Amino acid sequence: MGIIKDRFKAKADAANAEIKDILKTHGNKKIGEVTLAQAYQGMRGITGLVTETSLLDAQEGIRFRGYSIPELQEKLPKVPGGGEPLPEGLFYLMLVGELPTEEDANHITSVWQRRSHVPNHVFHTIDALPINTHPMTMFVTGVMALQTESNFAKEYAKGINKKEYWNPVYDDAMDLIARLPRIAAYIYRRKYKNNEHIQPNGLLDWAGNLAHMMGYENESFKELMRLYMTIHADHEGGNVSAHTTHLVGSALSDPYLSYAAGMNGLAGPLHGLANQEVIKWIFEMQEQLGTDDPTKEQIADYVQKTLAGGKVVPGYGHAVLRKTDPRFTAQMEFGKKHMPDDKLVNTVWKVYETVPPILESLGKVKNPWPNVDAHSGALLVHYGLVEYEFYTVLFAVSRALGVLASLCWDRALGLPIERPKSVTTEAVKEWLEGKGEIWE
Ligand code: CMX
Repeated sequence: MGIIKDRFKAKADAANAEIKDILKTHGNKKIGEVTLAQAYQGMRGITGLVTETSLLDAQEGIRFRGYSIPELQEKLPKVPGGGEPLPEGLFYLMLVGELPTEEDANHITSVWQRRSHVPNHVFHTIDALPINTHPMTMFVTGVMALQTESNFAKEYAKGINKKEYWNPVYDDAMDLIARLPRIAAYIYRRKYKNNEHIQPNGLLDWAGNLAHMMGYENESFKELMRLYMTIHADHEGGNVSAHTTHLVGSALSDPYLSYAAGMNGLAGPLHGLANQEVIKWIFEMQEQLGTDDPTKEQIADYVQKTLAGGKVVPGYGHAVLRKTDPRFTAQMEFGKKHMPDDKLVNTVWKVYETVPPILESLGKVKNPWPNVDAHSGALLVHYGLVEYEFYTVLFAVSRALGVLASLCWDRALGLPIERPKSVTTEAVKEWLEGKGEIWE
């Protein structure tokens, strides 16, 4: 086995023994109760999942294996002379549960380089789609075409022992992550750059290579990609993309099928697609106002217009967070360092000063603060990446790190098929009339 695979297996064996012990003694303890409102309203606040890779605190934001984003920026390995963490290091941390050394992160870079070959039929499948197809549709189609390469599917067909599931799932996760930058860059160059493709550079790190294959050689754009790929990677287990990947994987659908399912969820405007919606919204505002430097008063009017139209303000609000998303703050810091005078970035900051009090005044929005998607697009536009329909693909490449590390854990812990109970309103009414606990 490979070094990282061995370490993962050792950690998983120890965790399995520990969890078995916890369940033996405490398995009947209650960790919450479910109200009728929660059953009808998106299961908010129900703790019903175990996800090892990260934990979201409503006030503090995301922690990956206990480490906040600023801590990761300080502690994770970087490229020589670089200032942002290598996503390879974050993947190691999520998978193994320990901070990687520089050697560990470099080892993952070289493993992903080695595994990055994408067979031609994947490109042909993407090519079969009309050029006006949304990049996220091209992306999941590409991932589905790549499913022919699944080790897990092949091993399962041969009759693998359930104790060994984790092994080909691990290999699929590594292969898939290694191949995603090539697929993403291919889609970008096909749709926006005359189908002129750029070969990978075997000397670059995973995120640097993605930037290179997309045609962006600026070192500070590569730094942005390293930061971007790190902060979008995981947000505990209940969000749509992570939960879907976990749910579909629980049916023993292989990692390609599970990840593609999750990314179809990321492509929704209330989730990952919000990053394109934010820039689209700002561009439309600029056009309507006839200026690329709107005042706070003009922005406030435009926000009111959006709300009056029965639409959400994209990039604001969250189902769990109740403060400014630290992923927003990390991008703001990047903007202050690399492009403090950029007009669009400054507009994003003015929107940040304008939107929260307006949303608060509605009296129903639980979190008026910005999420990760409120900032990302403006940084990309700064480097010339103006094709905002592509933005969710970048989110998807990053999200692979978290959801696939989690899928390795799901199979290593032998988690069963997920199947919560549902009820009908008819059954609810009968229960309210005292006709018994019909869902028992
Ligand atoms: N603009 C306007 N109204 C908003 C709002 C926003 N940004 N955020 C929440 N609301 C509204 C909801 O639509 C809901 O209204 P109704 O009662 O009329 O249906 C009400 O406030 C209560 O919602 P909530 O409990 O505060 O928020 P939810 O947990 O239901 O939803 C989220 C969370 C993110 C879907 C929502 O805040 C939203 O739609 N935000 C805009 C889209 C967005 O930025 N999504 C990206 C999230 C991050 C990510 O996954 O990438």
